[in-house]
Amino acid sequence: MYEHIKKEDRKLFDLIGEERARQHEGLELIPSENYTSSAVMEAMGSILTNKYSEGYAGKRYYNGNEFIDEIETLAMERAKKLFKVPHANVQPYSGSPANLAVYLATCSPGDTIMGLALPEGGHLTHGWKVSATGLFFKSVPYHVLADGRIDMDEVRELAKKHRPKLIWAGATAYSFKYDYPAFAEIADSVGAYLAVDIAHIAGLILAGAHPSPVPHAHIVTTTTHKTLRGPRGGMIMVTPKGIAKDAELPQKIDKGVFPGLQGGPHDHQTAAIAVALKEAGTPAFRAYGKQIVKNAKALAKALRGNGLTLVAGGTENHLILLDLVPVFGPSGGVFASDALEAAGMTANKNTIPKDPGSPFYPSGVRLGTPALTSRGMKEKEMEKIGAWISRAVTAVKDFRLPEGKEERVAYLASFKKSLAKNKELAKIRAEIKAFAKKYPLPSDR
Ligand code: DSN
Repeated sequence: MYEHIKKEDRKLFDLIGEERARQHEGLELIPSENYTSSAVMEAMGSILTNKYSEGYAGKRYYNGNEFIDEIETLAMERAKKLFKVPHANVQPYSGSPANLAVYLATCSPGDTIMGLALPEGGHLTHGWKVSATGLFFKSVPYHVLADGRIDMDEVRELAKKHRPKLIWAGATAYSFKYDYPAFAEIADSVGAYLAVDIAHIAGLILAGAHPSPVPHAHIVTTTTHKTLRGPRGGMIMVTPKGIAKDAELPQKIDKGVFPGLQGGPHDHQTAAIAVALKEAGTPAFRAYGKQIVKNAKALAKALRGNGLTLVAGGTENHLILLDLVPVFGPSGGVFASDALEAAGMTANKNTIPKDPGSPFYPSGVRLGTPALTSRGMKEKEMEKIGAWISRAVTAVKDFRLPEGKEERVAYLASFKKSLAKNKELAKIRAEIKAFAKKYPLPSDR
């Protein structure tokens, strides 16, 4: 494997080898990550990377795009058919540029927009203050209730008061289904565009494991590398409702992507998206998407059964948020996520709603089942993984983040050193290594 890299660049070859081993020997629990197929990777690594093709099929600024036009059209047609939309743009480099193009298509700088607050599960590009979307637009964030669900009454009140041009529904750390009809009713009542960012749940929607926002939204954006299991990339879709609101919306979206935001599309990425969409249209993918949710519910049950606390008690999708306040007090996310890594499980520290810690030292850890499910794991395996997670957290349960900034740095450095000497974490790591060997990645098959 990677014979040419081996010959050209030994250092890089070795590093890829190390990462390959990490992906095989550990358990990937980051809910936004997944393992693509060999076919997707071949398309990503193909000669299509050599081409420039600014513009769109039939209207390029460069010659030699006869086949690129067909490839891009293939990806677009597959997206349109699968998601049941009349227009798809497959050029965004990833999710953030896809979302920025939506602003270019629907808003002017300074316009008011609404999205779920980042610390409560929202995404940076839904108007959070440090993002360009919070700097160039007047952002009015909405929040979740004590039970973890989006406060639709607040969304309604804020929309009435601030009359936004654009309302986002979608999140990066939200474990419930969305009330798309309520979002649509609110957006329509103030004349706003409703854009739904399905980056995390696109694969679940195609599998029928989560409702589709297409009948309710004007615009739908997604990444292609999460539950959709494609290459890194993004897509923007305009729905029938979007076209009914503004017949020129598809052209505005296309212009927002190019020339508004990007130069030449990444044609190798477009081809890999086309492959992923073909795979996502199969019965096997539908079964995969349904299993992701079954696994998340089974993992949630196992975590609760092993004494851990979950935000909102569980999950309706692929994602679980561990509330670690009962274990560490505030800001325990860093202890738990580092302990999990030392034990061979990769997750990320994350804020929880009304977090008593801070975004850099949050009190939660975000877990997901898309990647585990791609390795063929089912409910039975989730029971084991829930027990390992609990054991790893318990192995560091006595650590407490100090108040002072400098004290924290020293304390965390000594905490990290202690991980290497922790016998329980080393034992779990060995158990996981032996276990993971039995579950090949899709690209191994
Ligand atoms: N980084 C993505 C996630 O992990 O959810 C969002 O952009």
